[in-house]
Amino acid sequence: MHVRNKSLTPLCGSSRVARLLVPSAACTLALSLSVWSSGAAAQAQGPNPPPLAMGLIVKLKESQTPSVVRLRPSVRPSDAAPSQRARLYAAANRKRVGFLIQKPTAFGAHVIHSGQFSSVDEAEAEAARLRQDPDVAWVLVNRLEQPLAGRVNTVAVPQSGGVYDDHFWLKDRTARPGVARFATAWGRIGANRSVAPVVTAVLDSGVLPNDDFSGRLLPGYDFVSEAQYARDGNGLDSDPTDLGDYLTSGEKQSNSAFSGSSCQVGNSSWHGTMVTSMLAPPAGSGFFGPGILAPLPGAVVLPVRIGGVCGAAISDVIEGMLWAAGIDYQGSPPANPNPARVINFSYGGSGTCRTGSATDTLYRQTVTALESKGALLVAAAGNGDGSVGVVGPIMPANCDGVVAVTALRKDGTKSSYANLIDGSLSAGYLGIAVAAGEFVSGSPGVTENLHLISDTGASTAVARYIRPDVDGTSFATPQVAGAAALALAVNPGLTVPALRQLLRDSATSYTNTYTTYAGSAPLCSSVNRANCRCDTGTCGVGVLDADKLVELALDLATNSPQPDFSAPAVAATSFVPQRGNGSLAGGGGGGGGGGSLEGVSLLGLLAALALGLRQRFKSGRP
Ligand SMILES: [Ca+2]
Ligand SMILES: [Ca+2]
Repeated sequence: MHVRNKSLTPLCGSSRVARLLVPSAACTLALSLSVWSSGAAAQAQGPNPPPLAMGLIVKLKESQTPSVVRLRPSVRPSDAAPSQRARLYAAANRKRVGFLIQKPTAFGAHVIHSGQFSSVDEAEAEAARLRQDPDVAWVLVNRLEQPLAGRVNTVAVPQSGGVYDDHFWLKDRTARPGVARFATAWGRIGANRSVAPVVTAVLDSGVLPNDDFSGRLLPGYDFVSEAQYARDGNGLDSDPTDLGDYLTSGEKQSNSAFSGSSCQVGNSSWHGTMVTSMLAPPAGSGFFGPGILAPLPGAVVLPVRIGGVCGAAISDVIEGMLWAAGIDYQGSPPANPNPARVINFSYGGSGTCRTGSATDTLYRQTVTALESKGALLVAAAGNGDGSVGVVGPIMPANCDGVVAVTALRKDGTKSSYANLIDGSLSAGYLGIAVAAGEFVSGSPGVTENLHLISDTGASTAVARYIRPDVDGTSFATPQVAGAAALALAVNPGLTVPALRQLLRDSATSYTNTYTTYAGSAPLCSSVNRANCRCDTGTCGVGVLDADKLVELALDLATNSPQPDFSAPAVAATSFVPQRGNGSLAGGGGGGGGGGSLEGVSLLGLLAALALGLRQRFKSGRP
């Protein structure tokens, strides 16, 4: 089975299998296909393969002092592309860093690589040399981190079967204190006027066509930048269809991009399709039943493909996030006409946002950029060390401004595989939890797991819809993203800070949850990390309550008009990068490629100032 390393891998799994199988690639539908097809026993654990990298992300120092007029949201470097290339080659030559491919990326930086995966250690050695060059501002390794796949137990059902009755996670809390009360929230929305269109982006392995997604997907994009791991024969393109993230043993031996790497052989995960199936299906969906966003009419999910064979490179992830929110950047494809207000990211990697490294600064700046557009990033807390959850969450879920989501059993105790959310993180940090499956010993998948849409194809899709039993923080995450989208639908003016506060205020405290059942599990701690009882020190602020969230959002809409983030002219020009005071300056200056008129930059600056004033007014800050 498989496992590949990727930089950011889908967090669909649960613990045990996770490590073993998953490092990378996707999660494990594959697994299920071959291993679990008849409810077989869990896989044994194995060591994690070393993480992979696809080159470096390099930012050169600014060669000119950018003028106010030149400031642009896309954060292009202050000198022209040919000059940037020449400087990059010179610096790399001075520091003996070879590369074959160079492309501009967000924040005025460049991706350089040889076209082959390397170990992170090898890439770090090159990065260390390049950082010593006087013309280099910062360098980070373009990782494909280990995946945290979960278990999948494939159960094929006919398309006419209908599985809504299985969707305990959409229903009320009777005997299920870990669920989010989506059906109740739908009733509340139905009784309250119109809803605004809200776009939720799913950054994932892509999506497969499906009857249950008909009319519900917006035109997305494919950010998997290199053909050797994209499966569609090219780099960026406008078709986010999932072509599979499988890797055969023959390919691994014969293809120099994979041979010698720790990328694991395995089947396609169809991870993005599973995540999408939790959100997109409309109320009248015959096969699957309604998804979380069922009360919202029209197209609601923006598929953004960032993960291919071996995972998702950080550079592709950052670009996909910015594009999803409607933010232009150096080298960006045509602007996304349907900016997302919520971004679901059920992938994750190793590392922390709290080390001051270039990598975490890049994520933090991305989160800041998203917030300036009113876009909330929701990310999976991770699936542990291969047996049980670890004290987490992992990056980017551990970055300030991101909502980290961990997984519960439906009885409200923590799922064994799910990472803890460290209560000692900064005061403003927000984690939350919700039921997302657990393979209970002796009855795998029967009552505890989620049943989602996938495909039986081990490599390419064969369009046979199946209903695998799955678990993983990958599937807790879209519940929080979907709930946030419902809140925005009834109150589209909510800023990201306001939305985060509502998530915090509406969450059900663990104390209240546990009055409903006589749990014998120990309290979660750094020692008790498997199935345990949560508190705010270990699993975030509480259990997601979608109905309470919508109620509070409606109250706020009634009581205080909010700024309107939907105005694209303002939002599209509102991001001016912060100039970091450390190794990772935001880039800054405008000019550069793209042929934009500088006059537009001034308008953008004015718009940004106006937006900032409005946001400050709204939040009550001076
Ligand atoms: Ca492509
Ligand atoms: Ca494509």
